[in-house]
Amino acid sequence: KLFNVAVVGATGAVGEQIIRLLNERNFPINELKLLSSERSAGSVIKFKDREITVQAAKPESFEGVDIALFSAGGDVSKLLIPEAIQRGTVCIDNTSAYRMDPETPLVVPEVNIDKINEHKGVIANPNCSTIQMVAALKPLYDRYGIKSVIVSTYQAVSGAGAKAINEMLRQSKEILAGNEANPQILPVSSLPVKHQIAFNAIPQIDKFVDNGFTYEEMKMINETKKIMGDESIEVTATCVRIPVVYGHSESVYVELKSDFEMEEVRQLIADAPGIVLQDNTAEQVYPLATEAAGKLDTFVGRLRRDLNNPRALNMWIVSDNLLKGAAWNAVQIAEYIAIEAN
Ligand code: 11C
Repeated sequence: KLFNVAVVGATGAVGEQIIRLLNERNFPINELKLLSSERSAGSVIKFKDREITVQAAKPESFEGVDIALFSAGGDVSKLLIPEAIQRGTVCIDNTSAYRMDPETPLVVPEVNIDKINEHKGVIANPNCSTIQMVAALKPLYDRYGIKSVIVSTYQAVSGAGAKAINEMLRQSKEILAGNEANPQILPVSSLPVKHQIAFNAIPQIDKFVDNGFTYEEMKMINETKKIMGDESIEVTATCVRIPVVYGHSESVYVELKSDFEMEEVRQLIADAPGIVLQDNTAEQVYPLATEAAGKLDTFVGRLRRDLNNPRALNMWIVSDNLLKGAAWNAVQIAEYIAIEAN
């Protein structure tokens, strides 16, 4: 069966990657609709031998659409996903709009693909920093159980969109030329205070919640429990923006529920789907954002038993935030839907 597919947010950083992956993976497409805001409509995007004009997304755009991939912001998802569902479209949503809705499965295929069939028209794609962490933790969870997770992130500017990439590059040039950074976008474009990102580390991603954590940190905490299907996992997170363009890195301390052998841990991670073990300190081999950029996998290394707690491990997890963290996870879900339907 061939599918009528829509990409909502087709001109954005994630939308662009979704279109590229649909093409490269030869997704079984009959018609591809590229949708965007009114502002970005009109541009023409090449897809295989077709030239597709981007149209402004409207409720009627979803007539006859089988699968729609949304990455145009939470407000667009909230407005248009109910319209699309009404028209029989299965929606895969990259925003946070539906993630914590109890009716909506939150899916990382390597972790909980079994939840996919429970959808009521929308399947949510988790936050990028959560996806790569749960993908790496899953084999450990299955074998030993997980008591707690302490994560600190080192997140790329592309997570905040194309404007944030430009901001980081512009500031770097300005500073090297002896000028002021003049920050305008980060940490949060809608907040009045801005900080320099070039040559810096900003411990704020998204706005603050009234408990002292940021929304990004709360996403890591809440989404991890939902995806793993285990509310008892204690998670705490500190999310930091660093001047890297593509690829989120994470330092993760995980306390397991039972004893483990390091050799077995290495083997479990090496054998896990979508995970590549890069762990050879003698040769200085460990995951690097520069090498993970452009790849679909999640890379894990710096594996070591904790010195104070013999049931705890320290590790370093890196993945391309626009690919496994967003576009690839969404296209993987679409591929599962297509396989089920065929
Ligand atoms: C960032 N993780 O790096 C964010 C971007 O909920 O999908 C993705 C936000 C989300 O800024």
